[in-house]
Amino acid sequence: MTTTPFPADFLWGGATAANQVEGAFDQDGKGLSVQDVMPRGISAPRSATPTPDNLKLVAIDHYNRYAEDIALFAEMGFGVYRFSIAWSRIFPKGDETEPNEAGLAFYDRVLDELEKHGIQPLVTISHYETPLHLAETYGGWASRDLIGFYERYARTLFERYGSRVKYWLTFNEINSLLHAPFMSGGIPIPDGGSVPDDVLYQAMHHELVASARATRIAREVAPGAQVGCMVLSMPIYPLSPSPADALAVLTADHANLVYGDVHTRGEYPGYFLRTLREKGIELDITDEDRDDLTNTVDFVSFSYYMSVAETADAEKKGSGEGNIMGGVQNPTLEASEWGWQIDPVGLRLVLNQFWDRWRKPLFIVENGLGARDQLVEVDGRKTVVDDYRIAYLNDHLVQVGEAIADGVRVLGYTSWGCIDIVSASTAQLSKRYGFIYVDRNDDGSGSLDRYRKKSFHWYAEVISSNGASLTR
Ligand code: BGP
Repeated sequence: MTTTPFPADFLWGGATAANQVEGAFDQDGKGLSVQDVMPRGISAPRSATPTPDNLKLVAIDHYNRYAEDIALFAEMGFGVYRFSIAWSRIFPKGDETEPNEAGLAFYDRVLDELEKHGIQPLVTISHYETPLHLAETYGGWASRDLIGFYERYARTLFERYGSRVKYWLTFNEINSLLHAPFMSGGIPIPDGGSVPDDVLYQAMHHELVASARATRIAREVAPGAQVGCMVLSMPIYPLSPSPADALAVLTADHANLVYGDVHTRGEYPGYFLRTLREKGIELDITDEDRDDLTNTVDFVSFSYYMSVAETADAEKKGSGEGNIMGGVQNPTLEASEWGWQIDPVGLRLVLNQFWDRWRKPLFIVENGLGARDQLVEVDGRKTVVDDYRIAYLNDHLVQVGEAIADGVRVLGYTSWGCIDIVSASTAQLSKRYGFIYVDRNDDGSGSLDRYRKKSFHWYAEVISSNGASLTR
């Protein structure tokens, strides 16, 4: 008999975000979000208004095709589907007092469809989609006012959907705020300059308070809800065995782990207070904020794509930076075409690290390989022979199994971009993650038709066998 380390109630599924799939950027009263003016992704300058070259305006038209897409997820056997609610569909500008009913009704329909197929929703409240008006009028999360706007938005969601949604995530990759202030926090970046540290850290504090308040509100209005934080995880290895490099790793780790520490312990850790002191930053933290922060999360969720190395050597630091989160390339690992270093064992390491550190159930809510796919015909059907994606996912899932065998409590796994979507960092469609190919190209051409890739059938088998079909 084939055995599997995955528990019987393990939740298998996939994940997307509204701005990367829905399109319909101005349909049914939706307001603009920061993504509607980011035609080239994170690092390129924003546009003044939405421009036709912004693929997210149409994305994969999931807003109008959600039923077909969810039926395909059901065909793979999904037990859970992670999606985000577009804040600007519910509160088009962000600072209104009454929500947009047409926006709320859309997610009712999505939930109806999921229920029909027996798929559990996992909802991200804010996934890089701050309403543009809040960015332009208030300076995004740099303003304390956003706590109140987010609170109203979160309360609206818990009241409307609380009886139908068990798992909630407050902010997608909350630890990316300091690295991608506009996308992650709606904080305008001055032309040719950067946002000062004191502004960034204050914004981080506002998000942490908002996240904790949402957790408190969920407990009041939606008993049974489980609220989690969501962080970008990235194991960091010392480039050499020198103590100086090990210390550089500790410092880099702290900069990432502080978010999970606050969400699980309810207060700022000493190493973070030290960072603030050394930077000469005094945060505006009220007694009410401190009290709010004690509303700790039920579980911790995270994305995992890659690991990086770190060094204290300034000269080596300069060459071949890993990604927006910092770090240097690890000479022992291969990378994807976009330079993300592939490291399945790293996933086992972070699962163990997070479990040992936080003792909260973990949910892997993003993992996958961005790759260029080629649509071909096999036995008269259009498909993609994506053995590279199958290998990536297989090897990572084997490591999830290892971590479970280590004793780590893992609630589930939602692979990223379970259907092809627009990339967050580069705004491309050619960086594909899906089990389902969507016929749309970087120049906006394409029929938007959906095709099952080889990995579609592979994942269906993994799910139906509860991981027993993985190749070890
Ligand atoms: C995470 C984001 C996602 C997603 C993913 C893959 O950082 O939470 O929104 O897109 O990374 O990144 P990309 O789309 O840039 O390949």
